[in-house]
Amino acid sequence: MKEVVKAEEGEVFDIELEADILEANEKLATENKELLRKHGVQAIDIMGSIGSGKTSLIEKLVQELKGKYRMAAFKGDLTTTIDAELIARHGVEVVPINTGKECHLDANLVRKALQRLDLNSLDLLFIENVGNLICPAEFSLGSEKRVVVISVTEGPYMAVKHPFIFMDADVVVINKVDLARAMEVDVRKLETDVKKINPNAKVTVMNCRSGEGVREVVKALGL
Ligand SMILES: Nc1nc2c(ncn2[C@@H]2O[C@H](COP(=O)(O)OP(=O)(O)OP(=O)(O)O)[C@@H](O)[C@H]2O)c(=O)[nH]1
Ligand SMILES: [Mg+2]
Repeated sequence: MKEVVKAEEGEVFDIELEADILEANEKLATENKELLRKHGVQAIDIMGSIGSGKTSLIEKLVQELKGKYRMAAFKGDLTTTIDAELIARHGVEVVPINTGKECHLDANLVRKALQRLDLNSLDLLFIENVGNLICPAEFSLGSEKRVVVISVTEGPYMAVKHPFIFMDADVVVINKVDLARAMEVDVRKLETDVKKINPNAKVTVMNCRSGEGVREVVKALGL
Protein backbone atom coordinates (compact mmCIF):
# COMPACT_ATOMS: atom_id res chain seq x y z
CA MET A 1 0.00 0.00 0.00
CA LYS A 2 1.23 3.50 -0.82
CA GLU A 3 1.21 6.48 1.56
CA VAL A 4 -2.12 8.21 2.24
CA VAL A 5 -2.81 11.44 0.34
CA LYS A 6 -3.90 14.03 2.92
CA ALA A 7 -5.64 17.32 2.19
CA GLU A 8 -3.66 20.27 3.58
CA GLU A 9 -5.39 23.24 5.19
CA GLY A 10 -6.75 25.60 2.54
CA GLU A 11 -6.37 23.03 -0.18
CA VAL A 12 -9.95 21.85 -0.30
CA PHE A 13 -11.81 24.71 1.37
CA ASP A 14 -11.25 28.32 2.15
CA ILE A 15 -10.68 27.61 5.84
CA GLU A 16 -11.31 31.20 6.97
CA LEU A 17 -14.66 31.22 5.23
CA GLU A 18 -15.50 27.91 6.86
CA ALA A 19 -14.52 29.22 10.30
CA ASP A 20 -16.80 32.27 9.81
CA ILE A 21 -19.73 30.08 8.85
CA LEU A 22 -19.24 27.80 11.83
CA GLU A 23 -18.93 30.77 14.19
CA ALA A 24 -22.14 32.33 12.84
CA ASN A 25 -23.85 28.97 13.18
CA GLU A 26 -22.74 28.61 16.82
CA LYS A 27 -24.22 32.03 17.65
CA LEU A 28 -27.58 31.11 16.13
CA ALA A 29 -27.50 27.71 17.82
CA THR A 30 -27.04 29.42 21.20
CA GLU A 31 -30.01 31.67 20.44
CA ASN A 32 -32.11 28.62 19.49
CA LYS A 33 -31.12 26.89 22.71
CA GLU A 34 -32.06 29.94 24.80
CA LEU A 35 -35.42 30.25 23.04
CA LEU A 36 -36.18 26.56 23.57
CA ARG A 37 -35.15 26.69 27.23
CA LYS A 38 -37.29 29.78 27.79
CA HIS A 39 -40.28 27.76 26.65
CA GLY A 40 -39.26 24.60 28.50
CA VAL A 41 -38.76 22.60 25.30
CA GLN A 42 -36.06 19.94 25.16
CA ALA A 43 -34.71 19.46 21.64
CA ILE A 44 -32.98 16.22 20.69
CA ASP A 45 -30.88 15.87 17.52
CA ILE A 46 -31.19 12.57 15.71
CA MET A 47 -28.19 12.17 13.42
CA GLY A 48 -26.83 9.11 11.67
CA SER A 49 -26.05 7.39 8.43
CA ILE A 50 -28.42 7.18 5.47
CA GLY A 51 -31.12 4.61 6.12
CA SER A 52 -29.75 3.65 9.54
CA GLY A 53 -33.19 4.05 11.16
CA LYS A 54 -33.46 7.69 12.31
CA THR A 55 -37.08 8.10 11.23
CA SER A 56 -38.03 4.67 12.57
CA LEU A 57 -36.45 5.59 15.92
CA ILE A 58 -38.40 8.85 16.13
CA GLU A 59 -41.61 6.97 15.31
CA LYS A 60 -40.96 4.46 18.09
CA LEU A 61 -40.01 7.18 20.56
CA VAL A 62 -43.17 9.14 19.76
CA GLN A 63 -45.28 6.00 20.27
CA GLU A 64 -43.52 5.20 23.52
CA LEU A 65 -43.69 8.73 24.97
CA LYS A 66 -47.19 9.72 23.86
CA GLY A 67 -49.25 10.91 26.81
CA LYS A 68 -46.13 11.72 28.83
CA TYR A 69 -44.73 14.55 26.69
CA ARG A 70 -46.12 16.94 24.11
CA MET A 71 -43.92 16.36 21.07
CA ALA A 72 -43.05 17.73 17.64
CA ALA A 73 -40.39 16.99 15.05
CA PHE A 74 -38.29 18.69 12.40
CA LYS A 75 -37.19 16.56 9.50
CA GLY A 76 -34.25 17.62 7.36
CA ASP A 77 -34.15 16.17 3.87
CA LEU A 78 -32.75 17.34 0.57
CA THR A 79 -35.99 17.69 -1.35
CA THR A 80 -38.70 15.33 -0.11
CA THR A 81 -41.21 15.21 2.76
CA ILE A 82 -41.44 11.41 2.90
CA ASP A 83 -40.06 11.04 6.42
CA ALA A 84 -41.99 14.05 7.69
CA GLU A 85 -45.22 12.38 6.56
CA LEU A 86 -44.23 9.10 8.25
CA ILE A 87 -43.66 10.85 11.57
CA ALA A 88 -46.80 12.99 11.23
CA ARG A 89 -48.92 9.81 11.05
CA HIS A 90 -48.38 9.50 14.80
CA GLY A 91 -50.29 12.69 15.48
CA VAL A 92 -47.37 15.03 16.18
CA GLU A 93 -46.66 18.34 14.49
CA VAL A 94 -43.83 17.97 11.94
CA VAL A 95 -41.99 20.74 10.13
CA PRO A 96 -40.16 19.41 7.05
CA ILE A 97 -36.95 21.25 6.22
CA ASN A 98 -35.49 20.89 2.74
CA THR A 99 -31.80 21.65 2.51
CA GLY A 100 -31.56 21.49 -1.31
CA LYS A 101 -28.04 20.26 -1.97
CA GLU A 102 -26.72 20.64 1.59
CA CYS A 103 -25.79 17.52 3.50
CA HIS A 104 -26.78 18.84 6.95
CA LEU A 105 -29.18 21.07 8.85
CA ASP A 106 -27.88 24.29 10.35
CA ALA A 107 -29.00 26.56 13.17
CA ASN A 108 -30.48 29.10 10.76
CA LEU A 109 -32.82 26.54 9.19
CA VAL A 110 -33.81 25.35 12.66
CA ARG A 111 -34.42 28.96 13.74
CA LYS A 112 -36.81 29.38 10.80
CA ALA A 113 -38.57 26.10 11.53
CA LEU A 114 -38.99 27.07 15.20
CA GLN A 115 -41.08 30.05 14.06
CA ARG A 116 -43.66 27.58 12.71
CA LEU A 117 -44.31 25.97 16.09
CA ASP A 118 -46.20 27.05 19.19
CA LEU A 119 -43.39 26.38 21.64
CA ASN A 120 -45.67 26.89 24.64
CA SER A 121 -47.55 23.75 23.70
CA LEU A 122 -44.47 21.50 23.54
CA ASP A 123 -42.12 19.58 25.82
CA LEU A 124 -39.97 17.65 23.36
CA LEU A 125 -38.69 18.34 19.86
CA PHE A 126 -36.96 15.68 17.76
CA ILE A 127 -34.76 17.04 14.98
CA GLU A 128 -33.89 14.44 12.33
CA ASN A 129 -30.86 15.56 10.40
CA VAL A 130 -29.96 14.70 6.81
CA GLY A 131 -28.51 11.19 6.73
CA ASN A 132 -24.73 11.04 6.90
CA LEU A 133 -22.05 10.75 9.53
CA ILE A 134 -19.87 13.67 8.49
CA CYS A 135 -21.31 17.18 7.97
CA PRO A 136 -24.02 17.21 10.69
CA ALA A 137 -21.29 16.81 13.33
CA GLU A 138 -19.99 20.34 12.74
CA PHE A 139 -23.24 22.25 12.95
CA SER A 140 -24.85 22.72 16.36
CA LEU A 141 -28.58 23.34 16.15
CA GLY A 142 -29.39 24.41 19.70
CA SER A 143 -30.44 21.04 21.03
CA GLU A 144 -29.94 19.70 24.56
CA LYS A 145 -28.95 16.20 23.49
CA ARG A 146 -27.41 14.54 20.45
CA VAL A 147 -28.26 11.01 19.33
CA VAL A 148 -26.34 9.14 16.62
CA VAL A 149 -27.98 6.16 14.92
CA ILE A 150 -25.89 3.59 13.07
CA SER A 151 -26.97 0.17 11.92
CA VAL A 152 -25.31 -3.17 11.36
CA THR A 153 -26.21 -3.14 7.66
CA GLU A 154 -23.55 -0.47 7.13
CA GLY A 155 -20.85 -2.96 8.09
CA PRO A 156 -18.47 -3.27 11.04
CA TYR A 157 -16.45 -0.05 10.72
CA MET A 158 -19.04 2.75 10.96
CA ALA A 159 -17.71 4.14 14.23
CA VAL A 160 -13.97 3.94 13.62
CA LYS A 161 -14.33 5.43 10.14
CA HIS A 162 -16.41 8.42 11.31
CA PRO A 163 -15.15 9.27 14.80
CA PHE A 164 -16.05 12.98 14.93
CA ILE A 165 -19.82 12.63 15.02
CA PHE A 166 -19.55 10.25 17.99
CA MET A 167 -17.40 12.60 20.07
CA ASP A 168 -20.29 14.91 20.99
CA ALA A 169 -22.99 12.23 21.11
CA ASP A 170 -24.94 11.74 24.33
CA VAL A 171 -26.60 8.55 23.09
CA VAL A 172 -25.57 6.18 20.31
CA VAL A 173 -28.12 3.69 18.98
CA ILE A 174 -26.81 0.61 17.20
CA ASN A 175 -29.80 -0.38 15.12
CA LYS A 176 -31.07 -3.32 13.06
CA VAL A 177 -29.77 -5.77 15.61
CA ASP A 178 -32.13 -8.35 14.04
CA LEU A 179 -29.86 -8.34 10.97
CA ALA A 180 -26.53 -8.60 12.81
CA ARG A 181 -26.05 -12.30 12.19
CA ALA A 182 -26.89 -12.06 8.48
CA MET A 183 -24.50 -9.13 8.16
CA GLU A 184 -21.83 -10.94 10.21
CA VAL A 185 -21.37 -7.82 12.30
CA ASP A 186 -20.31 -8.07 15.93
CA VAL A 187 -22.57 -5.63 17.79
CA ARG A 188 -20.37 -5.72 20.95
CA LYS A 189 -17.33 -4.71 18.87
CA LEU A 190 -19.27 -1.74 17.43
CA GLU A 191 -20.23 -0.81 20.98
CA THR A 192 -16.59 -0.97 22.11
CA ASP A 193 -15.50 1.14 19.14
CA VAL A 194 -18.00 3.87 20.11
CA LYS A 195 -16.95 3.75 23.77
CA LYS A 196 -13.30 4.16 22.80
CA ILE A 197 -14.15 7.32 20.86
CA ASN A 198 -16.50 8.68 23.52
CA PRO A 199 -16.49 6.96 26.90
CA ASN A 200 -19.34 9.22 28.09
CA ALA A 201 -21.80 8.20 25.37
CA LYS A 202 -24.59 5.88 26.39
CA VAL A 203 -24.68 3.10 23.82
CA THR A 204 -27.89 1.16 23.25
CA VAL A 205 -28.80 -1.63 20.86
CA MET A 206 -32.12 -1.59 19.09
CA ASN A 207 -34.50 -2.94 16.50
CA CYS A 208 -36.31 0.19 15.36
CA ARG A 209 -38.66 -1.81 13.17
CA SER A 210 -40.12 -3.86 16.03
CA GLY A 211 -39.42 -1.31 18.75
CA GLU A 212 -37.33 -3.74 20.80
CA GLY A 213 -34.91 -1.71 22.90
CA VAL A 214 -36.80 1.59 22.76
CA ARG A 215 -37.14 1.74 26.57
CA GLU A 216 -33.36 1.65 26.93
CA VAL A 217 -33.09 4.60 24.55
CA VAL A 218 -35.74 6.49 26.53
CA LYS A 219 -33.78 5.77 29.71
CA ALA A 220 -30.48 6.79 28.12
CA LEU A 221 -32.10 10.09 27.14
CA GLY A 222 -33.28 10.60 30.71
CA LEU A 223 -36.91 10.88 29.58
N1 LIG B 1 -34.78 -5.07 9.75
C1 LIG B 1 -34.80 -3.85 10.24
N2 LIG B 1 -35.14 -2.83 9.45
C2 LIG B 1 -35.14 -1.59 9.98
C3 LIG B 1 -34.81 -1.33 11.33
N3 LIG B 1 -34.89 0.00 11.55
C4 LIG B 1 -35.26 0.55 10.39
N4 LIG B 1 -35.43 -0.40 9.43
C5 LIG B 1 -35.79 -0.22 8.03
O1 LIG B 1 -34.71 0.45 7.37
C6 LIG B 1 -35.22 1.34 6.39
C7 LIG B 1 -34.68 2.74 6.64
O2 LIG B 1 -35.18 3.19 7.90
P1 LIG B 1 -35.43 4.73 8.19
O3 LIG B 1 -35.98 4.83 9.55
O4 LIG B 1 -36.19 5.34 7.08
O5 LIG B 1 -33.94 5.25 8.15
P2 LIG B 1 -33.43 6.78 8.15
O6 LIG B 1 -32.14 6.78 8.87
O7 LIG B 1 -34.48 7.67 8.65
O8 LIG B 1 -33.20 7.00 6.59
P3 LIG B 1 -32.89 8.40 5.82
O9 LIG B 1 -33.68 9.48 6.52
O10 LIG B 1 -33.32 8.14 4.44
O11 LIG B 1 -31.40 8.62 5.96
C8 LIG B 1 -36.73 1.25 6.47
O12 LIG B 1 -37.18 0.35 5.49
C9 LIG B 1 -36.98 0.70 7.87
O13 LIG B 1 -38.19 -0.03 8.00
C10 LIG B 1 -34.45 -2.46 12.16
O14 LIG B 1 -34.10 -2.33 13.34
N5 LIG B 1 -34.46 -3.68 11.55
MG1 LIG C 1 -35.27 9.35 7.80
